[in-house]
Amino acid sequence: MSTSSSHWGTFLASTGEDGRLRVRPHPADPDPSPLLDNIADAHHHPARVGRPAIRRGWLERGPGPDESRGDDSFVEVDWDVALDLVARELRRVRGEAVYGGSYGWASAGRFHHAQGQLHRFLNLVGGYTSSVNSYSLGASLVVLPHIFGPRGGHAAIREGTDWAVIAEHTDLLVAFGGVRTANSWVTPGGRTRHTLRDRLRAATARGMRVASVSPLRDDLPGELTGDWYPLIPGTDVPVMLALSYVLITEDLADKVFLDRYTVGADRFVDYVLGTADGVPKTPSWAAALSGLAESDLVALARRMAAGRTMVTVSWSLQRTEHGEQPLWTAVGLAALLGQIGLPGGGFGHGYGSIGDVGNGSLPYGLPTLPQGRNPVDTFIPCARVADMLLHPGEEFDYDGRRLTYPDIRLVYWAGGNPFHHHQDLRRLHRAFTRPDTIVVHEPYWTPTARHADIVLPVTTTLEREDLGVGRGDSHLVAMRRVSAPYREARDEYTIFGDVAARLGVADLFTEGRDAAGWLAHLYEIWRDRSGFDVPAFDEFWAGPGALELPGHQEDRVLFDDFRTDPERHRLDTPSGRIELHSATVAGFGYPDCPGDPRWIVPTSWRDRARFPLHLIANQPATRLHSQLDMGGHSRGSKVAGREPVRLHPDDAAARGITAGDVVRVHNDRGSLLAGAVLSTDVRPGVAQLSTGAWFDPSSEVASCVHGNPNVLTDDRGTSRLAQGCTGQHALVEITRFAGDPPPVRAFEPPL
Ligand SMILES: Nc1nc2c(c(=O)[nH]1)N[C@H]1C(S)=C(S)[C@@H](COP(=O)(O)OP(=O)(O)OC[C@H]3O[C@@H](n4cnc5c(=O)[nH]c(N)nc54)[C@H](O)[C@@H]3O)O[C@H]1N2
Ligand SMILES: Nc1nc2c(c(=O)[nH]1)N[C@H]1C(S)=C(S)[C@@H](COP(=O)(O)OP(=O)(O)OC[C@H]3O[C@@H](n4cnc5c(=O)[nH]c(N)nc54)[C@H](O)[C@@H]3O)O[C@H]1N2
Ligand SMILES: [Mo]
Repeated sequence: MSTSSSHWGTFLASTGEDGRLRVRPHPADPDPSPLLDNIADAHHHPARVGRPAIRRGWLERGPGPDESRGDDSFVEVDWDVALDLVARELRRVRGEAVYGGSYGWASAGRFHHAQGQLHRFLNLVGGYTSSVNSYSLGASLVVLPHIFGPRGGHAAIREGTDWAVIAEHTDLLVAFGGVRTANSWVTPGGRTRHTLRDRLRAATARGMRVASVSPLRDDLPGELTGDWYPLIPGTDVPVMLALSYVLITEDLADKVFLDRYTVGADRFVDYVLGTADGVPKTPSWAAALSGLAESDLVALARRMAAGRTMVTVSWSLQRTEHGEQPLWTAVGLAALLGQIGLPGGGFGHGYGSIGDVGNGSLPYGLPTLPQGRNPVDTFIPCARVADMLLHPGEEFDYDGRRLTYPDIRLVYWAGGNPFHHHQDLRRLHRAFTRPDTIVVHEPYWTPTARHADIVLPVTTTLEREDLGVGRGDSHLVAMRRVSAPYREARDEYTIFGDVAARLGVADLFTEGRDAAGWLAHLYEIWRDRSGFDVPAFDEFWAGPGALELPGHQEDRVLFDDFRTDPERHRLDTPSGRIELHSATVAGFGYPDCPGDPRWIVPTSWRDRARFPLHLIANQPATRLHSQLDMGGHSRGSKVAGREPVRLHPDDAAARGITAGDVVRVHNDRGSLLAGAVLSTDVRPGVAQLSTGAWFDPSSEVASCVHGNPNVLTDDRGTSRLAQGCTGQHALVEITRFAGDPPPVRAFEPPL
């Protein structure tokens, strides 16, 4: 068995004599992820791309906008033919007209990371229009630096108080969005030890209680004890304001903290009391909006003031329209409690959203492939990709700047699946008709590969060697090659090296090293900088496969230094304090993101009469995004061969739906087929359908017959401030699907 690594954990793998891949968890992992069960089936699945392929219409008619992208057949060609075409296109189209944002998770591995390779390569051949921020944290990455300063904002996202500290000190965890343990299986870059559930058990045993404010009951996992506050999705801001109202009016707010550590608290208090707008944000006002009981809100606020309380907001809350506001309001609420900077108290972000939040840190960086410099400074916030392709030359707002969409002629994607991740996929399909040329590197025939003109088959991590480690990880993994490349698949490094040779920059790209040489090089640089006594590369590589990393810490308390000495450890905001009012943001003049926390009714609510069910499109518990959707663990969750949609039995009964039915989920943007699951874990009026089912369009039956929720979501930014992804929510109606549902063909390669 050889060690390898994935974003969902370290594992051991081997190929048996029957040629079948066997995978088992790494023995150092006390709580391995069930997502590992997807790997074996996907390894040589027929959906793998076996040879370079060119879209027939592009081959026959040449580069140019084309309506047939996504429906066309492909012609397999030799590598040399494909690489010559890529090089020809990159000679023809250069610089800003190349979109290389290439958002996506790709695979674990510090060297062969697809985006890292792509960006390093494009930087050498004229640069590219890039993308900033992420679908994960589109609003957070922009608004938190205004609230806590750039460094403080980064700390709030990446250096939150550790779970070990929470387990020891927190009395009450008020978790907006719950604590979804299935999400913590995943850490970007991987993780060898999953310890979260142990920490949760320890916290519960010591007496910590949780208030899980979420539309789903099971966002409060079995390891925790507490109460479920089943709010209407998107109404967290009213709930937080009402909790603040109780703290203020019952004299439970910490005025000393507000004076010493914040600016704008007076304005926040005025807004909560309604002095400014005539609307006091009372518990009864919030109860009407959120569906929670007024008395529960009052009681919860009093409990919050009675002990050590952490207010945490999951990442999902900001992946919605006006997603900046729940963050800002939660900071206001936590500031009223006055516990920011105390062990186990204050504000948190992303507990349960992902494996590396609160699960320890390392005092040094990770091995990193140098990217060079992009000579082009044009960029978009990543979730504005369809706007960019559809509206070249148009202006848009972003964080106080007025930017212009470039005219993209060539799109280069490696390591992402926009036909999984982007909103309003029918609109994205139109956007993808516009460029001259689309190049996609993929191990699999994803819907994005089908929308490309040139598809290059790449290896998976099992077919190459790499260094595996995630943020705050406990081990560095020697990722070994477990099997030969699938058919003609090649590493990204080899592909870009060969194109670089055609463009005359091979030496700059490779620096004279082969892939093995790079691993040793990156490792040795990292080892030098680590400041610890770690073995030399050869010893590491010859060793057992997972090196325990020295210096791992789990005692971090967010903003403790600022609390101890707010002058010496000023935040890097304009005021040096927490900005409950930001004059900077106010100065931008955005009605959809003013300079203070605000409740702003979502635009989509105007359709509530026609589309009465609130769809939660959250992360899938059975896979990472769309990756390995054909794997056993993911397939095991499907209902009638489609992605499951959970709804409350009362909502199902009112629509004549029974468990296991194929249902049609629809709104004005599109429709999909899914398999019905009935559960009282879902708040009435809410439906839950996770992302990641491979997009399978059918012109007759539905925009997607497999259940990808992004045919229903709106392609709208969070606000003019952050322009983040808002894919978490959509309003829909659900009906029973009468008739013969068409087969799911998402995993059949194109002709
Ligand atoms: N409605 C809705 N939509 C959402 C979200 C939501 O909450 N709701 N969440 C959003 C979030 S937070 C995110 S992060 C995105 C995720 O969106 P993505 O990151 O795009 O999703 P993945 O399925 O991980 O896509 C990664 C792709 O890379 C490919 N790949 C793997 N290894 C390699 C490699 O070595 N080389 C190459 N070239 N390719 C490789 C995989 O086969 C896969 O197709 O989705 C977003 N979309
Ligand atoms: N297994 C698995 N884990 C993953 C991923 C994956 O694909 N699979 N993806 C990873 C990535 S890239 C990211 S960015 C993170 C994302 O982390 P999150 O964004 O936190 O994850 P989600 O699962 O989208 O949402 C978490 C919960 O928020 C709740 N929620 C939704 N809307 C609201 C609301 O309006 N109010 C309240 N109070 N609660 C709401 C939902 O019930 C949902 O279960 O997950 C990571 N972890
Ligand atoms: Mo994400």
